[in-house]
Amino acid sequence: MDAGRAGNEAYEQAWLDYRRIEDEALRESYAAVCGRLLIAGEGAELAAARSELRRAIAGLLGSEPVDVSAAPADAGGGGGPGGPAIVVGLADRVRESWHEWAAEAAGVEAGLDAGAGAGAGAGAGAGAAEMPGFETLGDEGYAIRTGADGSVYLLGGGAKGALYAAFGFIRLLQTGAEIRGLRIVERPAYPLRMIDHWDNADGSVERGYAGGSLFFDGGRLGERAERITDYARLTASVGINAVAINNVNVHAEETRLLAPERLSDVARVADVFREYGIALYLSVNFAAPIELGGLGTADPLDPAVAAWWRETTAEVCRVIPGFGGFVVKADSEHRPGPFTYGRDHADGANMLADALAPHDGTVIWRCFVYDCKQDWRDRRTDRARAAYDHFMPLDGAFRDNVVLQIKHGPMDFQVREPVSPLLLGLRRTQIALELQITQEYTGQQRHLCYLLPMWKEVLDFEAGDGRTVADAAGGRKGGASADEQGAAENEGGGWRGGLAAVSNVGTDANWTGHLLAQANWYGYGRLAWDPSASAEAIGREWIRMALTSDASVEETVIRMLMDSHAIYESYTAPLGVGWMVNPNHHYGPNVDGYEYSPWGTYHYADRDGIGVDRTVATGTGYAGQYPPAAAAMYELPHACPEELLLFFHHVPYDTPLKSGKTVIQHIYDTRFEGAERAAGLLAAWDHIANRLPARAYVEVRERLAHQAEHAREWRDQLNTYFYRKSGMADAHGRTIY
Ligand code: GCW
Repeated sequence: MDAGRAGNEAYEQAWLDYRRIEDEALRESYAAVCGRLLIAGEGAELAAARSELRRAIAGLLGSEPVDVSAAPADAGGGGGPGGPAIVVGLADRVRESWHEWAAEAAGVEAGLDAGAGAGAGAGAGAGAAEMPGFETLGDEGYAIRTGADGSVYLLGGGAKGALYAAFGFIRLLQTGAEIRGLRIVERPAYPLRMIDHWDNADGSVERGYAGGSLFFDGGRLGERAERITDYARLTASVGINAVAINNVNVHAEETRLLAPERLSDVARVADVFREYGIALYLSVNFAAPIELGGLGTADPLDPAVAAWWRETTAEVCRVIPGFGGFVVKADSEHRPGPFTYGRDHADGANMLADALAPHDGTVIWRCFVYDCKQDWRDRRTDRARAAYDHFMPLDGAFRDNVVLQIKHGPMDFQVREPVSPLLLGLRRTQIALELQITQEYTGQQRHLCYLLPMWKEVLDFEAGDGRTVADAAGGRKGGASADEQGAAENEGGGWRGGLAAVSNVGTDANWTGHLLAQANWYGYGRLAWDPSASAEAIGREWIRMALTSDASVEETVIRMLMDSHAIYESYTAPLGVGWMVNPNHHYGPNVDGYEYSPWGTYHYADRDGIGVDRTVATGTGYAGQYPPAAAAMYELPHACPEELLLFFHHVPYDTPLKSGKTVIQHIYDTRFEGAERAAGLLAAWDHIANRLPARAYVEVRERLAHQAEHAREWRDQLNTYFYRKSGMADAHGRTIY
C-alpha cells in the first residue's frame, strides 16, 4: 500500500489529495521554485489561494513555503536575493506596482511582458500595450508565467482568476508537469459553470447515491463547516462558480429557506462559498407567494405577487451579498407554475428576473416541462417533443438575466438519447446545457460509468451548420474557435449562460460512493471550463491527482473509465430505446417497467418489432424539430445513426443493421458482450490489486463485483424478454431463458 496517502485513506480530499511526490528528482525541481510564497494583495479569494498553496506545497514537497508577502521589498519581490518565489496577484495590480516594489526581480519584465498573450486585447493605455494578454483575461481568467529568475507568477484577471491560477498551478505539480518556462493563459469558456444539488431539508438527496446532504442535516443547515469548506475547495479547484444548494423539487420546508429566520443559515454556507468564488443559488417554489407570503395567488402578472418577490429577493440579497439567483422548476412533475394562471413561462421567468435584476441576480429557468400524466394509449403525444414545443415559441421573450436550463436530451438523462433540438434551436435566448453527474440512469454509482465521453458527444454535436452545442451554450454563433468567439461575443456582452449539472456528491467519506465516480465530478468542472478538453486527458488528470502516480495503474484505470459508458450502454437499453428500468428508483432491468405508465416513456415492443416512430412522415414529428440536415438524417432509418435507431423508428426485429446483423441479433450480441466486458472491468481491477492503495482496491472491487453480476441480470432479462416476444433464436445458440 502507498504509504504517502495515510491520512487521506478514505479519499476525503479527493483530487486535492496532496500526498508527497514520490519521485525525488521531480520533488526537488519543484522545491527549487516553491520555497517562497508572495501574495500581492488582499481579499477572500487571495487568502484562499494562499492557504491552498501552502497546504499543497507542504503536502506535495514536504515543507511549507516561507510567506514573504508581508515584506516584499526585503524579500526582493518575486525573485531577488531570496531566490525565486511563487507570486500570486491580480494581473493589472502586479503590473502597476511591480516596477516599484520589485523592479530588480528581472522575471517581471522579461517573463511577463514578452509576448504575453491570449490575443490582442482592446488596449487601455500604455500599460495595456505592454501586456496585451491580460486585458482579455476577464475576472475569471488567468495567466501563469515563469520569470527569468525562475519565479512563477500566478496572475488573475480578477481575484477569482488568481484563485483559479493557484489551483491550476497546483494541478501542474500534482500531475508531474514541467514547471520551467510556463506560459499559460486560461479563460473559462462560459460565465456560468454550475452545480445543482437535489438536496432536501430533511438531509436526504433526490437521486443521491453517496449518502446524505452535505448542507442539510436533520433540518439544520450548514453545520458541517469543515466538509462544506472542503466541498468549496474541490468545486472551485475545477472552476465551478455557481452552486444551487437545494432540490428543484422545492417542498414546504425548503420553501421556507427564503424566510428571514432561515436566511442566516443559508448565509453561512454562502460565506464559505464566497471565499472560493462560488455564488450560491436557491431553488424556489413558484407558489411561494401563497405558501410563504400568504397571498391568494402566485400569478406572475399580479402586481402584489411581483411586489412580494421583489421584497423577498431584496432581503435575500441583503443578507447574502453576491447571491447568485433562483433556479426554477415550474409546471413540471406536479410543481406549480405560470400555467395555473394561464400565463406562459416567459411571464413567470421575467417576473422573477425583474426582482433579481437590481441585485445582478440570474433566473435559471428549467425547460424540463412535459405532461407526466399522459395516457399510455395515446400514441400521438410524444414527451420528447415537449421542451421544444413549449419554449421555441418564446425565443427572444426573456429578460437579459434569464437563462433557460435545458437537459442534454429531449427525454431525461438516459444512457443514450439524441441531443435536445432546443439547445440548437433557441437563438435569441440565453441557455445553459443541463447534465446529470449523479448516475440516476447510468448505474447509480454502483456501476462504473465515466460520463465525459457522452458529454463530449453532446457538446460537439452540430446540426449541419458547424455551430455546436458547446457554441450555443456560450452564446457563440459558431465557426470561429471558442477563444476568438468568446472574446468577441461574451466579453462585455452580458452572456450569462453555460453549463449546469446535477451533483453526485454526498456525505460518504469519498464523496461519491463509487470512488471512481469522483472523476465525473472533477471532469464536469474541467469540461465546463474548457469543453474542448479531451475526456481521456481529464480522466488521466483525475487518476494522477486522486489515485496514484503509478503510470501502469493509470493505463489500466483510464481504459476502464473510457470504456465504461459504452459497456453500460451495451448491456442495458439497446439502440437508443431507453427506460427499461424499475419504476421509481430507476435501478435495474425491467423492460416493461414504464410501458403502461403515464410518464411518456415507451418502447412499443411487440412480437414483430420495437421502437418509437418519431418521424415526420408517419410518426410523432419529433425528428422535424431539428434543423434540416439533422432532421433528414433522423427521418430515414438507413440514415439514422444506428445507436439511435429505436429512438426514432419502430422497426421489425429482422431489420438488417450496417454490421449485417439483424436488430434482434444485435440485441442478443451486445447484451452478451456487455456482460462479459463488465466482468472484464473487475478482472482489470484485480490485475492491478497490489499496485493500488488497499482501501481503494477493496471499496471499488466490491462495486465492480456487483456490477458484473448485475450486468448478467440485465443480459438475461433483456434477452429473455426479446426472445419470448419475437420467438427468434440467437444465431449462436447461447443460453436464453
Ligand atoms: O429524472 C427526473 C428525476 C427526478 C427529477 C427530475 C428533474 C428532481 O427522476 O427525480 O426531479 O428528473 O430533473 O426535475
